[in-house]
Amino acid sequence: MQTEVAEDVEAIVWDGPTIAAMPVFNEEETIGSVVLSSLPHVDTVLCVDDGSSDSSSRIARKLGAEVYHHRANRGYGGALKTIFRTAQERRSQALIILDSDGQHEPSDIPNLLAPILSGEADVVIGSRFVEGGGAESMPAYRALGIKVITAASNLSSDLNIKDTQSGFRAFGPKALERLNFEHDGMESCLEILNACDDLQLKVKEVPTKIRYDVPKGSRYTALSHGFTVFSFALISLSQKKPLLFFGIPGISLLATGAAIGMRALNEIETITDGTVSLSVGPGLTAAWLGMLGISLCFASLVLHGARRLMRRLLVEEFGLD
Ligand SMILES: Nc1nc2c(ncn2[C@@H]2O[C@H](COP(=O)(O)OP(=O)(O)O)[C@@H](O)[C@H]2O)c(=O)[nH]1
Ligand SMILES: [Mg+2]
Repeated sequence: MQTEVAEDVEAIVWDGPTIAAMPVFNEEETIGSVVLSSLPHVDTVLCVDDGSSDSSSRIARKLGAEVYHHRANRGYGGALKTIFRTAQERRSQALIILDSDGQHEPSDIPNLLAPILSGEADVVIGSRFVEGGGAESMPAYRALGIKVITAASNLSSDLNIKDTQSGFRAFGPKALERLNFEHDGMESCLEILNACDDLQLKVKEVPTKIRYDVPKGSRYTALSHGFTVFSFALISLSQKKPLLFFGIPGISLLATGAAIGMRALNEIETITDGTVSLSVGPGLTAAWLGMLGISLCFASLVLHGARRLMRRLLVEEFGLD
């Protein structure tokens, strides 16, 4: 039964336009060249302007892009939702998402499109960290941040993506039909990859170079962006791998508590002059750490069991996996 569902979905073929879409928020300096350089590679260029206060949308429309407006700012993920919905409605055979701030190279669009159009992949990521890829003048702290987020994200995923933070991505019909995400902020980038993992979509990374010498490379500071995405990666890890996330700290706390407790006991035994001068501190610390450790281990087992049960229910009752 399950195989039949998988085969049906595998067979999705849409013949709608190829679309290059970009979320836009106050990018009047760069949007024109991004639209113009993208147009030769796709049937439609789509911009989702999210309450910009500058001329971004006027410029984009004049140069041949279709422009959608959000009256109020919904965020990067909010714009992606509009983009996905539009691509689904038009049964797009391939959707490419790229930034409108000039960091992504539209001439790389064909490299992202090819694996989608040949059916080799459902999702393609333009990656800085595969051979041939790179980031011109990327500050070292950003590279470090991306590596940390990628490592945290890969702990809870089987995809093993090298560049989880690249927003330069392509999606084929199977991904467009099945992918669903909730968040409206930058963390949607990671949420989409998690969903690709859950849905067992075929994901491929192709090299691309991302520029950092553009007028306005990032809307948010590296710290606030990193914090939002890293917290999301940790929350996902706690949900997907509770044994690892809660169990390892639990066992470590339990072991530390036990070690402190043993030392406190040893000290009592070595008192030989008849006076009992008990130091309450280490004993209490050991007890607290031990209790916290046991609670975390217990929580990890309960959450792991609940997750397995839910999965079994979904598979056995609803045929989903
Ligand atoms: N629609 C929309 N686009 C946004 C928003 N914030 C950023 N963007 C666009 O999303 C792309 C990536 O944003 P950016 O701040 O450059 O992210 P970073 O390069 O990953 O740090 C750019 O093209 C921005 O114009 C937003 O709130 N709404
Ligand atoms: Mg940027």
